[in-house]
Amino acid sequence: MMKLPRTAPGQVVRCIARHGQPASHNAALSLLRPSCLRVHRHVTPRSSAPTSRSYATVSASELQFGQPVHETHPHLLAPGELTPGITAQEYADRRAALSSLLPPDSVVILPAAELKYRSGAVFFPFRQESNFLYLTGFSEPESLAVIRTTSSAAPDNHTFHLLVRPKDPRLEQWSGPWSGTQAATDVWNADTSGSIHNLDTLLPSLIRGAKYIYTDAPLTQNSSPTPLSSLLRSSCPSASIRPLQPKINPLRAIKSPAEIALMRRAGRATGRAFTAAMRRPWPTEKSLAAFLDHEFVVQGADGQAYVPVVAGGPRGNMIHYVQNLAALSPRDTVLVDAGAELGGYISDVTRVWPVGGRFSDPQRDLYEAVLRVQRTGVAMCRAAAPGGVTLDQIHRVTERLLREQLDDLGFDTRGDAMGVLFPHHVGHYVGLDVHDVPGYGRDVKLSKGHCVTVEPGVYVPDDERWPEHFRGLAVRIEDSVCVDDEGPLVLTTEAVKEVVDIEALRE
Ligand SMILES: [Mn+2]
Repeated sequence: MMKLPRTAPGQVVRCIARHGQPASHNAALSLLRPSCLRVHRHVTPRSSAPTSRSYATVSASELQFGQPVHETHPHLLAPGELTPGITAQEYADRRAALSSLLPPDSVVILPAAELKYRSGAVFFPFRQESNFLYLTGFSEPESLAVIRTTSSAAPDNHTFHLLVRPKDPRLEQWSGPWSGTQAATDVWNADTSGSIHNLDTLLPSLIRGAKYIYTDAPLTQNSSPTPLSSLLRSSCPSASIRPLQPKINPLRAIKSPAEIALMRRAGRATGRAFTAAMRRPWPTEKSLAAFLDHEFVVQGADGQAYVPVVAGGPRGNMIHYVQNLAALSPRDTVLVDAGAELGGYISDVTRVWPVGGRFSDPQRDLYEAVLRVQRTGVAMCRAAAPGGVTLDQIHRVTERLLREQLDDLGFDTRGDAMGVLFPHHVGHYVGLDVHDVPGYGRDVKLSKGHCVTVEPGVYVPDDERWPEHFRGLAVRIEDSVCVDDEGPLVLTTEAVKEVVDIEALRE
């Protein structure tokens, strides 16, 4: 048995008297509701608090959700947060901000990600679709969110509906718990909720009369309409169906203070794991990769954000080498591109260091050339730069500086040399996705809250065109950076990158 606090100080109680069922799952939810931090647009009178309730103690086994909430996982979420670091209020504010960008009589349709199968009944870890997560904080598959604009001003400019898996103790005994329709309203603050199994009857009534449907759900499969698209068309025959991503990208691209704080936590965990990895010799790419995966969690993150690149020696020249199965030679450097994820937000770091603990002269020369350029690129990530600066401009500057550095090292950088030696862009946006806000241009002026990577690299093919002692070397140095007015906030500063600091770790 687990005793729950009756109330949490300073928190808003929502519809606490609406569901009177005692000693049931609903009762457990009613007790949870005080600290769910009902969002501001639906404040209900505090006088409805259940002062006379007799079931202040409920079985912990009744408090079952499909994802951590504060009441069940207080070590992961603070009161009021729906996901680590992000409050219920912030999720409601995001829905209001999106709604204010849409024309009147719009609906947004967000299907959850699908569980992907690895083979037979064996599935991959589930990850929620990023826009669904951004707008709801709800992390279960087999769900659909609907946001409908209203004629009121923000924050009451929309209604929010969640269709989810209804509670089913028999199935949950197999799959682990999920949250159910009651929690969709009580915890995730949907105005209404229902069973996803009743999608065909519930969705038409939620969207009828809409003039614009914003969704990125696939509308055709094998050139036939998908069931969802048929349902949308039959419910709103004259509605215009439009892509959602262009509307949501400008919101997602600028991170809130809470998002920046969360990405800093993810970056700190990533950086500490990298520096810990540099302290010891690794016999294989595999053992180094496994250490980082473990260390990300030890350092407070949820796990790794993407399949890492752990590339010894010339394998670093394959930009997306992820086999990570070779032995490491103490004469080589190792290039590691990896990042931790926390609360859905990712971090993206690349470091190169000598497997044996000390750089050779050519390794050091090339490394320091890239590092000088990387520092300049990072320093450009400020909003107050005269005339502004874009990722594309940072790319052009870093490419020019790299060319100068390589000229000094004896490279012939005429012709297509830079396209061979530095074949990728210097950066991309980061956030919920590693390549965040897909489709959002790199020609956008960076402003406070943009989070990007800065990752110049030089990859020298084993080819007579290049100076002999540099052939086969690969150097990329990458940090995740948040743009601020006067300068960059480096999110991943704990990953050391100065030559003397790297070598000192092994002395
Ligand atoms: Mn990157």
